[in-house]
Formats: sequence, C-alpha cells, structure tokens
Amino acid sequence: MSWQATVLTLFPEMFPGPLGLSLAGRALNEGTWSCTPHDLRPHGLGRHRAVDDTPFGGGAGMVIRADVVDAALSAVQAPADVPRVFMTPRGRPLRQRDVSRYAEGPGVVLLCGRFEGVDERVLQARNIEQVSIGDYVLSGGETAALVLLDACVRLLPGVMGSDESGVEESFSDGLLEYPHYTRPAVWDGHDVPEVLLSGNHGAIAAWRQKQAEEITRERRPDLWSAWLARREENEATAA
Ligand code: 6GU
Repeated sequence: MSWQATVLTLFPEMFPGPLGLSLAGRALNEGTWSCTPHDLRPHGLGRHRAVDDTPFGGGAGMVIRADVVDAALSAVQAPADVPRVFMTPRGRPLRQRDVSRYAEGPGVVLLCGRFEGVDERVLQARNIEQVSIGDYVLSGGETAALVLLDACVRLLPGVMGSDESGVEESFSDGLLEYPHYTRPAVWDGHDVPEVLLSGNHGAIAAWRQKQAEEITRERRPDLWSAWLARREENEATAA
C-alpha cells in the first residue's frame, strides 16, 4: 500500500501543486504516494454552501463550522490509524521527528483552514492534531500542508537518491550542516578552504564537525543548547 495524503481544503486545485514536479512528482507518478485533495465546499450549508460562520463571543473573522469539517472527514473515510492534522499557526511546531513519524505510517489527513480558524470542538472530538510550520502567518494552511508533505515524501522508501540518504543532514544529529564547496577551486578571487583539497579525510571530517557546531551556535542558539545538553548526557553515560 502506498503512502496516502488526503487534504481537506477550499482550494483543491492547489494540490499536488509543486509536489507534482521533481523528486516528489516522480514518486507520485510511480505510485509511491498519492495526493487526494477533497473540497470542503460541497459539505457547506445552504444555497451558498457556507462552510464558516461568525465567532461566538464576537470579534473579527470567520470560523469554519464543526459540522462541515466532520462531514468532510466522514466522506474521506480514512482509517483510524491515519493521523489527522490541522495546519494552523496556533499549532505545536512541526519537527523532523514528527515528519519521520508521519512518513513511517500509512499517510496523513491534512485539514487546511482559511479565515480565523476551525471550531475547536471538532478538533478535540475527532482527535485532530494542530501543527504549525513556523512563527509567521500564512494566508491559509495549504502552503503549510505542501511543506509538511514535501518533508514526508522525501523520506518514503526509494524516493531520495542514495547519495543524499539523509544520514548526514541537518537535524539528524541536532546540528545544522557544514558549508559546501565545489569547482572552481578559486572563484572570483575566493578560495575553497584548504583542508577540503588536502585529501585528509580525518581532517576534513573534523573541520566539518567544527563548522557545524560553530554555525549552529551562531544561528540557532536553541539547537546549540539542546545539542550541548545531549552531549553532556552522553558523556555522563559513557563515564
Ligand atoms: Cl500550519 N497555517 C497557517 N495558516 N499559517 C501558518 C502555519 C500554518 N504555520 C505557520 N503559519
């Protein structure tokens, strides 16, 4: 059985979008995964198929109705073991470990909101996780869903080339990656770090490790602290 992405959205035309191209697109054509958008609109109420209403308690914006989301969920008939995820800036931050968990399972059902949000009751009652892709506001959950799917699909068996097999990438060991260089050895008067031309693989590995640590410390003090704490813990265990 292939990995199955179902997307509940008011903009089904946005899927698979860019994921129909490149690595993800090839995997889609080969049947490694599927992407099935499901329009929320037909589940709306009245002549206008309204999916949203004004918030109880007042305030700006509109809220997607619980009954509309529930009807869409029922229509797509995803098995109980498929994670249901609402894409929202109010969600917990998406991490590589979450991506790995999704990729290892049978697929995901992604709910994309527009407007102010979705009635909280359906999120709780139907066991829908809430996930954010970062601390900025998007106009809707669709582009966030594309990000989540991209991150998952590249982990599916056979999708990534063996030369980029994920063992050496950022976050797998908690550090950002070291910088990369290729020919020409001198470009516009700028040299490549000498050690990389030395053929000394031990020295190259040590240089890359140092660079990874340096860059992580500068750019991501949060990751650096976590990495330091983990190293301390490992050293204590080893001792
Ligand atoms: Cl998951 N959705 C929306 N609409 N905005 C976001 C987001 C998600 N993550 C960050 N901003």
